[in-house]
Amino acid sequence: MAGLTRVKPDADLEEVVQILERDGAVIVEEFADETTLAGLWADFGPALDACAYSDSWYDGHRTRRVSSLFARTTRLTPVVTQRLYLGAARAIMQKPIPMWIGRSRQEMTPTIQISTTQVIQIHRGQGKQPLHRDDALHLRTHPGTTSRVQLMLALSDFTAENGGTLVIPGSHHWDDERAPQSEEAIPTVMRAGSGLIWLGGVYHGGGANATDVPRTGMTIALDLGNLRQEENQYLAVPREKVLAYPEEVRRLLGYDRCPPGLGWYEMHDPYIVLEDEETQRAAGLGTIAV
Ligand SMILES: O=C(O)CCC(=O)C(=O)O
Ligand SMILES: [Fe+2]
Repeated sequence: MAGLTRVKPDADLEEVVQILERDGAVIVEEFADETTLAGLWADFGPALDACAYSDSWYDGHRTRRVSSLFARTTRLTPVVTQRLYLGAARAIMQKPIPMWIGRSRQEMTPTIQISTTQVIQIHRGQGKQPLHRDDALHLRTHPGTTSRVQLMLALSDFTAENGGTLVIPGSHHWDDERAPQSEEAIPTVMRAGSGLIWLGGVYHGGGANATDVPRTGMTIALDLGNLRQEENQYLAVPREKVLAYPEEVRRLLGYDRCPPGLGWYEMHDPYIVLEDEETQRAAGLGTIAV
């Protein structure tokens, strides 16, 4: 394969879903506009500069990682709700599951949720990260239902020389016996503002940076709502920061109930904790002394 398939933001969603199902990855050019990009640099730049290199071989001794992104910026709505990213994640993961409840045949459609957020800055001298599947976190077998659809938004240009994410197209179709070989991986080459979308079952990893300019990307993963979040968003994002986002994003942050009934609080949709006091009282909350 010469390179990953590239589309523009006005691409047909159905077509993007087909590319993802076939290759496991796609590049969306001009994913984020310049204002969003500049805003994200303003909000994450100081934290990146103050951040030490990671101290694990896997995360990279010449790599800086900043997390808790929804607590650090209020500018992620157009990124996480981008039509092709959120649309593909919903189309691929929110498939109805049939079940019997007594004599009633029902279908339950899972929610999806933000599972991890990180800015990843790869500096000169960083070698290749081991190729891996991020859905390995879900302790699952392959191939199978997609449990993660991930985004890497380029905050700086990604090249083959500066650590552009290495991807093995089609590897989400493999079983758990086949090992990834580095010759099979191709680098993600894209301009700042473009986004790589890939499925959790695809082998990938950060590339090596042999240049003097750091490679900076921001990743967000959307996972099935019946799984545990990789990064604990309830701890990472204080309530007032959650409230800075619109309802759709708040629900994606985990304030949602996954059918048939995961995640309830006081027998309510957990979104209730974000409502005003009067609404909470009317729903019978506020009776536990804290
Ligand atoms: O930085 C990258 O390009 C990918 C990083 C990655 O895959 C990871 O840390 O899980
Ligand atoms: Fe990864």
